[in-house]
Amino acid sequence: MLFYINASFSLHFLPERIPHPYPSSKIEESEHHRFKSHISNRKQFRMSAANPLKKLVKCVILDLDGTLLNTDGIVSDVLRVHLVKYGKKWDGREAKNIVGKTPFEAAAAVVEDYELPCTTSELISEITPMFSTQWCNIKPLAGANRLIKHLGSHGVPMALASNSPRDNIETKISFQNGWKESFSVIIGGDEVKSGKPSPEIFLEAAKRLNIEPSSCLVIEDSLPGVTAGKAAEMEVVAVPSLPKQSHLYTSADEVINSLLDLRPEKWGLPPFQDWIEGTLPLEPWFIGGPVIKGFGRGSKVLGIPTANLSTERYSTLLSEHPAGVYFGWAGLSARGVFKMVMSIGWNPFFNNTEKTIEPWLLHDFNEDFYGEELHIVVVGYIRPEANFPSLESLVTKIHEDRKIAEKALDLPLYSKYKNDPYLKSSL
Ligand code: ADP
Ligand code: RBF
Ligand code: MG
Repeated sequence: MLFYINASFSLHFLPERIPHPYPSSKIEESEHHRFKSHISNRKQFRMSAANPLKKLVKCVILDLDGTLLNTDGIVSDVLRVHLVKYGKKWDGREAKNIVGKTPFEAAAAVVEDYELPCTTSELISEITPMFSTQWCNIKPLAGANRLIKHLGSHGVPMALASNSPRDNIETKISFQNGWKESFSVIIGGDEVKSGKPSPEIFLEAAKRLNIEPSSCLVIEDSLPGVTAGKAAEMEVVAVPSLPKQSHLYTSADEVINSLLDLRPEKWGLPPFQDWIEGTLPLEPWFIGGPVIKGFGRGSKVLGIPTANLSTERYSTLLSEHPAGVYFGWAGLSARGVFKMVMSIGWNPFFNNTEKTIEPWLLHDFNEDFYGEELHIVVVGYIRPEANFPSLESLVTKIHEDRKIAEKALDLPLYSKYKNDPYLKSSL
């Protein structure tokens, strides 16, 4: 059943109400005034590099797979198992070709790329039962629950527009608490003539929301989705689900690394209020193992040693956490528990091919501790990974991260994890 927008929805963030009721800082408050004076000259406004405000919107249209749900992992798992039957090996390379496609287009791409001796329809009927057993295992992506709850609690209308068939969408979201009720409109790829990259699905969502397309913000992980959103003349935030792809998303109005980095106030929506002293509290997560050799450049090149952990046993955990700078507590066998700040990801400055975890323990040790058991609890997030114009600016930024982490870890909210038994279990 569809829920249509109730006219009494509290659209108190509408452009008519400028100055904006949700300034998140003094600077932004003045940005809103600037916006007001430039409202008739959007181009000029948007070319102002210092101005973080994009364009006011009234609602948010979300993609599902790869944007809110971590479906890519399930797709890879199913194809990995199934292709063995054809004597083929799924190597993940094709992931790029299927993200954002309709199921039929995605299956057709796999049949073609792997030269499978079956038709697209046959492949679909073979793998559909395999997917059905997996729906309940799909996890929300980082920040998805937070975003839905936030927009919902502020009365921001939300639509779900996915190339997946409507029935599949309903099944997938039925496993996620509170999601179905949060969307005023849900549209599947089978409810329009052509799926993304055609703008049709987004235009239909806007129509059903009763909001003009130019006041809609689309959040999308795939290129076809971004193309569709722009073709619908909507504002589009891209959250690429595959690494090292952001340079391809030139048509998006903004590219972010994960939903954790979305700043709703840039679009005239209520800002998140959960950031504390430059940090975002997370549901804590745990990882540990012996300290292994890394790239050998932490101390040498940066003067910042990072005690690398093997990611072998943690590929799932690692895929669940977006690249970025995090912090928490580190327990080191026979040495104690220390504050910790770390990067997860591909270190754009060095353009690594592997996603690594690099914890910097905020303590002076007189020696190396390779092979010792290190247990860490990650309690908060600071920022996305970034590239830097010079080594010096990277090092400066990492020292800023250290200061933020050091200070935040004294807050009761974070300091309580210092005594977590997991940290001491390695002692
Ligand atoms: P690698 O590339 O092998 O990780 P690094 O130059 O990053 O080399 O140095 C990391 C090593 O330095 C750690 O594995 C650990 O043995 C040691 N080390 C000394 N002090 C620290 C610290 N404060 N934080 C992390 N590692 C440290
Ligand atoms: N590398 C990057 O390329 N970009 C970053 O934004 C970045 N941030 C970091 C933040 C912290 C707190 C730490 C400890 C490291 C960070 N690095 C970053 C990783 C650095 O490149 C890495 O430690 C070296 O590559 C050593 O292997
Ligand atoms: Mg290291």
